[in-house]
Parts: sequence; C-alpha cells; structure tokens
Amino acid sequence: MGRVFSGVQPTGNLHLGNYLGAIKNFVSLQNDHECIYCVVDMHAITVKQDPKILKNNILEVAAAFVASGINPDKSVIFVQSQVSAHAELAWIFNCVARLGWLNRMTQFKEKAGKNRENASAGLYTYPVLMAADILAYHATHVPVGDDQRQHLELARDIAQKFNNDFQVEYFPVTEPVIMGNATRVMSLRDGKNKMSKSDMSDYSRLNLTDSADDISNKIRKAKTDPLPLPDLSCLDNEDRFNEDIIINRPEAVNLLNIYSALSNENTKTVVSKFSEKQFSFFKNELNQLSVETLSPITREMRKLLDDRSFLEEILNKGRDKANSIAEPILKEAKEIVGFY
Ligand code: AQP
Repeated sequence: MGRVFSGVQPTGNLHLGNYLGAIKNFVSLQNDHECIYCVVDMHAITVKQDPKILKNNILEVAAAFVASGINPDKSVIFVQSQVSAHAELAWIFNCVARLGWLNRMTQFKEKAGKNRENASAGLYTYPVLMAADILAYHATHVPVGDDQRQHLELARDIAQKFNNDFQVEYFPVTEPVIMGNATRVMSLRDGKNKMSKSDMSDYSRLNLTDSADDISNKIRKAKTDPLPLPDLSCLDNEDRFNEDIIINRPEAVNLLNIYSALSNENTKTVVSKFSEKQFSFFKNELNQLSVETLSPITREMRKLLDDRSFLEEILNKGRDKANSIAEPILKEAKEIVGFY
C-alpha cells in the first residue's frame, strides 16, 4: 500500500461513528504505511461556523487523533488551511471537474436540503477540495466511513480526467479503504439515519467527550424493538446481516455492529454470543465495552487540551512536513497546466 491520507472536519461533537468509521482505522494503518492525517477546517466552513468555537474544535480533533493512538512521530498531523496547496490545487480541479458530476453528489443534496439556492458555493464544490486534499500528496489510499464513498469516486474521476486532458500519468487513482464492522454507524435514536455531528439530539450519538454516565444513559435510552436479539438465521451465506433484518430491525443491527467493532469480534461471534438474549442484558454489556474503549480516549483528550502548547507543536511540525510533500507536487501540477 502506498501513501495514506484522510481528514476529519472540526465541526464539534466528534462521535463514535467518526471513531469507528475513520480514526480507529487511521491508527491501525500507521504501523505499515506513511500516513497523513488532516484537520479539514476549510471543509468545515462550507457551513456556518462560529470563529471562536471553530478554533477550539480544530484543537479538539487534533487531540482526538493523538488520544486515539495516532503517533505524531510516525504520522503527519496538521491543519488543512495552513497548507496552501489544498486551495491552489482545488482551483485547478474546479476547472477539471464537470458540473454534471457535482450535481450527482448525494451529500450536497442532503446537506443543502430544500434551501439549495442558499447553500454556499463551497458546499457544492466540497468534493473537489477533497480530491485536492488527497492528490496534493499523491495519496493512494484513503480510509473513510461508507458515507464518503461517492466523494472518493469523484476524486478518482478528477485524477483520471486531469491525466487525460493533459496527456500525463501524474495523479494516482485513489483507492477507498472502508474497513471494519462499523463503516456506517447509525443514530442511537433511529437506525435508518447515520450517526452525525449535526443531529439535533445529543442522545443520537456517543460523543468522544461524553462521561461514563452520559454513555450509560444514552445506551440505556437507545431505540430498540420489542423482540429479543436475533439468532444466527439473521446472517447470509457470508455471515453478514441479511436484507430482511437490515430493513426490519435496523436498531438491533446497528447496536450489534457497534459491539462487534468495539470488541474486534466478527458479526457471527457477536450474534451467537447474544442470540435470543434480552436487549437489557445486551445493553449492559455494550455499555461496559463502550466505556472501556471511550473513557481512556476522553481522559487523554482532556489532558491534551489542558496543555495546548504540546498540540500546537505537533500541528506546526505537521504543517511543515505536509508543505514539504505537497509543494513540489503542486509545482509540477502547475507546470503541467501551463502556468508560467
Ligand atoms: N456515522 C458514521 N459511521 C462511520 N463513519 C462515519 N464518519 C462520519 N460519520 C460516520 C466518518 O468520519 C470521518 C470524518 O467525518 P467528517 O467529520 O469529515 O464529516 P461527516 O462525514 O460529514 O461527519 P458527520 O459526523 O456526519 O458530520 P455532519 O453531521 O456535519 O455531516 C469520515 O471518514 C466519515 O466517513
């Protein structure tokens, strides 16, 4: 595997979905790859942010990276807006990407909602900036949650069209790395909706800043259905949840997937462990496991946020390293385009 790049937006309320779908995988990849992890603040301002809160949220994402186990001596950790190659390459890619491609992006449609005319132009071109983030480092692999799959396909299209338009083999075609049993963690209040930072209900998600009591309350109140936990007949030939249970018991599937991702046990093992048990029993076990996993991260994040100078040092070092990789790539891209 080549170079790994990924990012997290500093939009507050970092949650279990961000951890299991992305950050946990960032940690495991760093052992045998060159990894670059970014706090994508330029993406964050595609929707309105309070400047003071944004500043804090940037450090909070950096703290979450380090507290989760990303080693700043091994991996590059930096803030997107501090490396100008992202914005510069995004402009070139804005002239490569086609409007028709952007019109198909479902995340824009979801986030812009009915008030589309009022959405920022930045929200519309968000996936183009994401392509620039990745390709400014010639990254070949991008660990993300399942919701980012379509954006990564667009990054591939942009790389291919750039190469075709200018008759070069310059930008690599990036592979998404969507791994683990929680590639799409769903809301604790509604198993059909993604767990998300912007959900109005704090009970919909486990935040990385939650106390053990918060976690217990949220898991106790998590939506379930009246049946006991399913037996092994809910799995298909490949030991994955079958269509029927995914459609009819999304909350049970979600909680079992979360347990499986936290315990690093496969779906079959987890389903047999809780087969036909009551949710009250299962929720106690899930609570214990969630607290065991999240509390040390929360504690470490608090410690890091109390000594901001340590985090700032990591981000400064990361910015310089990121610049040293991206600058020559941007320079060559400009030459290919014909800039003087
Ligand atoms: N529910 C999720 N399950 C699995 N992975 C998830 N990710 C986000 N939500 C889930 C992954 O986390 C990484 C960072 O996400 P992001 O901060 O860049 O933006 P997002 O995907 O828009 O996150 P949210 O929480 O859903 O925020 P809002 O509410 O603002 O839309 C990405 O790799 C993402 O796939």
